Amino acid sequence: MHKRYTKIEVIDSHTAGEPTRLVIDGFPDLGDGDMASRLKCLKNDHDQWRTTTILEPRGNDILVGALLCKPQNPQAAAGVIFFNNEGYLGMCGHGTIGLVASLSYLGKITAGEHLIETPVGDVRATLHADGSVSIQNVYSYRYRKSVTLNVPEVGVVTGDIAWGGNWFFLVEQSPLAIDYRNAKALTEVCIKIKSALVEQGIYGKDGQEIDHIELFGSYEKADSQSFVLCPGGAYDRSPCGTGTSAKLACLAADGKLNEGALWHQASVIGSQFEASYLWADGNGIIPTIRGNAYISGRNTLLLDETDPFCWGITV
Ligand code: PYC
Repeated sequence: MHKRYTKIEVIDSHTAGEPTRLVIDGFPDLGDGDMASRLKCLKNDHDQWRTTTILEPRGNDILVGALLCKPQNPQAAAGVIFFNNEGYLGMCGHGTIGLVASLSYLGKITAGEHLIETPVGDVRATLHADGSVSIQNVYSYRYRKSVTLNVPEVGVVTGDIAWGGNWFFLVEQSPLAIDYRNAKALTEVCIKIKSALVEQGIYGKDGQEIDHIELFGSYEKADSQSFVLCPGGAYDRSPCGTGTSAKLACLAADGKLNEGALWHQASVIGSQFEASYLWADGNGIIPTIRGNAYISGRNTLLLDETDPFCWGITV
């Protein structure tokens, strides 16, 4: 029998170990509004395109999706909408580095600075001659300092709440050593912290859910090592671009890192981002995050309407 397949074209990459699946063709038309309105359209009217791309059997919980969009601004290199196994992300640092590496692989951009439109604002990305990518992220700031939280089965945990393009709860003293071998236990601690935040009515600005939890520890090969839990329950293999931005906002607010000074943030697997910031106003900063992404595949996803899991395993 000759089957007809719907096709989605993707470029797979990883940034410091964290994968990004860039959709370059096959998704429905989302109109020509800004990225925030196109995200709404994808979420409300076409969410099954996210689930088929990201969920098993074609994807997995770790994967972050990025939909390549025609930008509104003719000066911009691309627009992008990020998504994962649970839903949508405002911004994604490792994903933007992966996007730029993928655009370079496709021959769509060369070394230099490029404007990227995201649902939470424009970011500037630089593709360097050595292939590394730096992104000047969105305005980042600390919202609340030293918030004390009673976490069942963990104890009292103190952390800052900061925005780096997503909302983070940043715990300077991790209750558990930041070690790859502890990944399962660290994940469980973060899930408990996340639930406690909701139960104790602690949110980001305007009542937004704090959906990323970041635990820190010391590390001899960098300024700090982190474990970052993403909204869908998977941990970030990279140091997390938006999480590193939130970290810089806290360091800046505490006077612990000067404007322009370099900060090396290691992930739980030891991969690193190099980061620095500029003051934006008396309160917030514009962070720059530099890292490397590598192309790992160029694939055509095939969707067979007779496949019971054509749109992903959603049970
Ligand atoms: O790098 O910003 C990031 C990120 C967010 C979720 C996973 N990675």
